[in-house]
Amino acid sequence: MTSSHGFASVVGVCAAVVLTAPAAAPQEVPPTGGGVFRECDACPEMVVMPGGQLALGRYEVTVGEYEAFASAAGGGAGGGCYVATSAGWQPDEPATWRSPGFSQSDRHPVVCVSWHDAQQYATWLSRTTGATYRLPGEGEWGQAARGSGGGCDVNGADADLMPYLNRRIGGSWAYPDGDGPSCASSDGSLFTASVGSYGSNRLGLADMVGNVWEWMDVHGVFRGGSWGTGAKDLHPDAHNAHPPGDRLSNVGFRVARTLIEP
Ligand SMILES: [Ca+2]
Ligand SMILES: [Ca+2]
Repeated sequence: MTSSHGFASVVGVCAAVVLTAPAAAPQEVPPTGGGVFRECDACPEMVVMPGGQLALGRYEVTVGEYEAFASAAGGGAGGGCYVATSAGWQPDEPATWRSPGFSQSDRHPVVCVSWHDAQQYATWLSRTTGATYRLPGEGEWGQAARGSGGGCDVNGADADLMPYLNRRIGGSWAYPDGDGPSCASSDGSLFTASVGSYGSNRLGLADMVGNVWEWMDVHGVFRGGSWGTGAKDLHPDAHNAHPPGDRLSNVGFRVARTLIEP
């Protein structure tokens, strides 16, 4: 799902930021911000936020990570999923996180997971690790998505950075990537992109804006925009909501881990 259309330059620009980030190898939880750790083989990589009280998932939870939960706990089955059609977003009964209507690898962000599914994943992860995993609070997530400076960070005021994330290019969600007349280059992905394809922000977090919307700890709220969001609507404050039982093929999540109880 990637194309060579401008994609190499996207990776190249963002790679400089990635190189300044800490190594991704699992390690003990460090006391200060910036460290990366993973608490089990199937667990998400986590990045310690400044102050050392909170860690956030480096990436959106992937299909492979969700598979470990689904295999162990039977989560997320049935119920259908809202998918993009030529008639807009429509419920599709056979669609699931395993088959969301487009091709995904284990490294793509899981979609077609409801807020309840995401909560159950976090509960399972907490039980598996003995740690406190949960969905991020809006304040925690917003601070991590904004406020961290340049590099591959994005805000609505800096149009130059808009190629460096996965969003909708052109006038419709199905517009072939790279053919949008208003865009200098393709972002390389029509639907979801493999997590981290566009580099990380200066806190070491990838795809906070774009790729997939991310469920918050508030019932049914998600933030950050997705592959189906056009550039003008795509920024850290992008905010939407659905009933918490709904599944959508442009909504996933990342987890938070409490390191020190406030
Ligand atoms: Ca795209
Ligand atoms: Ca995202």
